[in-house]
Amino acid sequence: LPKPFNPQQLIDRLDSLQEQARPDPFRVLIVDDSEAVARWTCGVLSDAGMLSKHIQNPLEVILLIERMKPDIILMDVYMPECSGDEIAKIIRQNKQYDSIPIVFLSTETHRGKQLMARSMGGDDFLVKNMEPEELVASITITAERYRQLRRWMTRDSLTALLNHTNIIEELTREVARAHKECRQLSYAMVDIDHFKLINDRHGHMVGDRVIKSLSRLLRGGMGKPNSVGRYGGEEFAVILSDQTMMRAAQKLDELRQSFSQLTQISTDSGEFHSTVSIGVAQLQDGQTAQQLIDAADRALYQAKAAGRNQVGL
Ligand code: GH3
Ligand code: MG
Ligand code: MG
Ligand code: MG
Repeated sequence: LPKPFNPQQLIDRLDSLQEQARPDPFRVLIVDDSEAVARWTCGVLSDAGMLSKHIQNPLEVILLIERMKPDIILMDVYMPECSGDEIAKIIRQNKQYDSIPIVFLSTETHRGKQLMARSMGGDDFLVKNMEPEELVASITITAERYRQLRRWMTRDSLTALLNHTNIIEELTREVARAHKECRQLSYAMVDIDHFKLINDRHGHMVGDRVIKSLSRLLRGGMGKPNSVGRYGGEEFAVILSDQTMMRAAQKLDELRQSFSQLTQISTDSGEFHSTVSIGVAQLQDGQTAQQLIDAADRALYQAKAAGRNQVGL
């Protein structure tokens, strides 16, 4: 027999989701031509600890997505300039907005029309004049689900570090900030030495373990969680905010030493050691993120050419 629905259980569950989200409240973008509906919705969401912003003109939606970075979009369907499902379709044509859920909020009760709207890229369909608790519950469930999904999308599956795309995005932001606020910024490329030989000698599984052991060291030793990424196979990127090249090189040399002292276990239980080479560069006036990456890459090449297991400048 199915258990009877227990509303208190749902309330507790939602409270715990909200609690987890508190340091970073859900940002809700409301698109609705009616001022009154939007004011009511904003009030309900803000009482639940969310941040919301309302636009009446659906054609401004892309601009607001860029500016506000919403966790979720609450979309009216019937609007004079353009219907909500048309707007959803336009949003869905942009790959970078694919992980932002769109929830329709409309007076439309016809099931077929609701499904039609969802087929244009909506994730849920809510009917207006619902209880505030139900609105908050729906938004919380969908926003939390997608936030978790976005968290996974930015990370590399083997190491849980930022993946290639996202470490470069992070560096691009840091470069802009360093230029604007006249801060120091260094960047390093860390590459395992003769990794191909490790794979050949000990197999891919052991190779993967070596990669993971390096990623753990990097994550533990470099401070901020968003400062380390897996740039590619056995190559890692490290962003050193507010640090001159000399300070960065010192820190990375400690990391290099720690890594070389780790005991790696082979499949046959034999032990071996692995080393890394590191290239460091400091942001120069007017330099782009790509130019900084290229400079670190050249420094890495120097370190390799000079005999590996060292930091190149
Ligand atoms: P160098 O000291 O010049 O860096 O030599 P290397 O052998 O480390 O460099 P190379 O670029 O020739 O080889 C890198 C190897 O890393 C090749 C590739 O098969 C392996 N690799 C890339 N990604 C992974 C991975 O996720 N797991 C494992 N086990 N191996 C990987
Ligand atoms: Mg309307
Ligand atoms: Mg290598
Ligand atoms: Mg390499």
